[in-house]
Amino acid sequence: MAVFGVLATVLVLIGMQRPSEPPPHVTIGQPGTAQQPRDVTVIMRDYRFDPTPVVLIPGETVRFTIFNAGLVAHDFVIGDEAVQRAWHIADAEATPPSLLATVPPASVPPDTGGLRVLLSSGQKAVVEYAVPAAEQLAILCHIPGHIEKGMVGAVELRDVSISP
Ligand SMILES: [Cu+2]
Repeated sequence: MAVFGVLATVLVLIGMQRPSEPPPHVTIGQPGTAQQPRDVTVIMRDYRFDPTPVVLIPGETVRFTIFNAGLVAHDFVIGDEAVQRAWHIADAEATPPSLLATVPPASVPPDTGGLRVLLSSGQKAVVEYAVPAAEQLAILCHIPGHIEKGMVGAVELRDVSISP
C-alpha cells in the first residue's frame, strides 16, 4: 500500500535511531518521576508538531500538555514503530474519505502500548506518559494525509541516569 510505504520511509527518516548526542541548545532539567512528572508541551499545527524533536529521558514520567492549534483534527501518537503502525492502520480504516467528515473513533488492541490523543481544533489535553526504557520513539499524526503534509515529530531520547 502506498501510504504504508510513506510511513516506513518516515520512520526511517525521523530517526527511530539510537539515542544520540542532544543539540546543545535544548535543556530539559531534571527527569520527571511518577510523583513529579516533568512538564512537556507540544503544539499541533496544520501540519506539524512544535517542537521537534521532543527531548525525553528513558524511564522518566512526563506530563504532556498537548494543544491543537490547527484548524482540523490532529492525532498525537507517541510510541515505537509497532505502535505507529497499529494507529496508522486504525486511523486509515476509520477515517472516511471526505475532508469534511468528522474523524470517527479508531482503536487498537489494548496491549499495543504507546499513547494516542485525538484532538479537535482548539482542544487541549493533559496526559501523563511513562517513557519506556531504551526504545526508539516518534510522534506522528496518523489522520490520513497528515504524515505526507509534515506531521512527523522526532523524539530524542537523552541518556541521563535517573536516581531511584
Ligand atoms: Cu494531523
